[in-house]
Amino acid sequence: MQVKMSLMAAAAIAAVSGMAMAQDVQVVKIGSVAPMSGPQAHYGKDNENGVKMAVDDLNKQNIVIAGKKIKWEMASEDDAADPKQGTAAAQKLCDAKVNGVVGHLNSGSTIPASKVYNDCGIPHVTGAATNPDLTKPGYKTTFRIIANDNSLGAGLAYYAADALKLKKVAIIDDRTAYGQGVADIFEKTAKAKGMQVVDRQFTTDKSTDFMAILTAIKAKAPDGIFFGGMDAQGGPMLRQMEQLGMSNVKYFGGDGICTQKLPELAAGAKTTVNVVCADGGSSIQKMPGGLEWKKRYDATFPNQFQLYSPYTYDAAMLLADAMKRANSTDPKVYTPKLIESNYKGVTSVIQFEPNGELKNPTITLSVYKDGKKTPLN
Ligand code: ABU
Repeated sequence: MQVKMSLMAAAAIAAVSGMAMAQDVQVVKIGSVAPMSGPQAHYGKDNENGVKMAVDDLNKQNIVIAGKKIKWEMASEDDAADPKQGTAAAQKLCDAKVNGVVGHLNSGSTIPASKVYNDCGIPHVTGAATNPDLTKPGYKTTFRIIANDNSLGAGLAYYAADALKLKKVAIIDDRTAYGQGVADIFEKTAKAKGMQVVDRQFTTDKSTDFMAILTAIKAKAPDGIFFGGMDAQGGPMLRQMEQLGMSNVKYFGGDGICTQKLPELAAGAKTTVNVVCADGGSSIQKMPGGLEWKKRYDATFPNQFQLYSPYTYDAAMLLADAMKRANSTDPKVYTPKLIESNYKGVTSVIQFEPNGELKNPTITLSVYKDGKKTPLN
């Protein structure tokens, strides 16, 4: 009888301690939104890899928040670089009650999604969307950890005018929030610097044939072309410039074309040597801990590095840092801590302006040498 009672007591203790152990672990979900399908899927995969690497690193740290061991998980959504799919993805993450979101990648998707996150009270940190309009509504849930298009578009126009002494430029954009926006800033700055804008043409982020607009531009004999858009268009455009004999025309673009994949998409076109592109941060060589981080990334995700993964890694880490400082994973409690961040990330020491823009943003200009992206500064 006594033995039977002891067994029952032991079973009860085991059940209670089992419950306690189960309660002591809390799952925290970090959303990731980027184009995982379509012509921009290589950027999206790189973005997602950055978040995945952060989640894996966080799980190795055995982080305890409010007495609970945190199990970090990623919830990845594909917006296909489309604004409507972007808001649908944001709503899905709100409904799933994720704790924070890294994204989105495209400005055209991120800007409308920012309202969805604001309405449901979940913070999102983008490491890729660069249109300045993103932070204009002043949502307390929107953060950007990369320089915006004011820096990218203007920086390239200054370089074209001051360093290269170009006199005549033409402009093409893909009519997206990013492409058109960065092209507008380049145009305004180019004119202010005394350059003549001899033509402005547009295309789409799905197009691959640029012969007609390039032929029209060639007739105006510019020294350089600025393209506001992504590498899926920039690559074929460079190839078609070669076919049209535009081999002495400089080719400028923002971070959207500044990828490892651009030379491959240009199918080896010699015009790739004319490219000058701008990233909204330091080169990986100059990022604090950049090279060591990249080595780990390449070992985990061979041949997948493009551009934004160090930023999406930092964005996920930044969300975790704010949760730790707030001692809460509840977005309503920890979101106000994000604006006070002073986080030493892979990309930079991240602090914010009151509107959620990165403090002290920097840009890096790059060219392509022997098919490899090579920073100028
Ligand atoms: N920053 C260039 C690509 C992403 C975007 O802003 O649309």
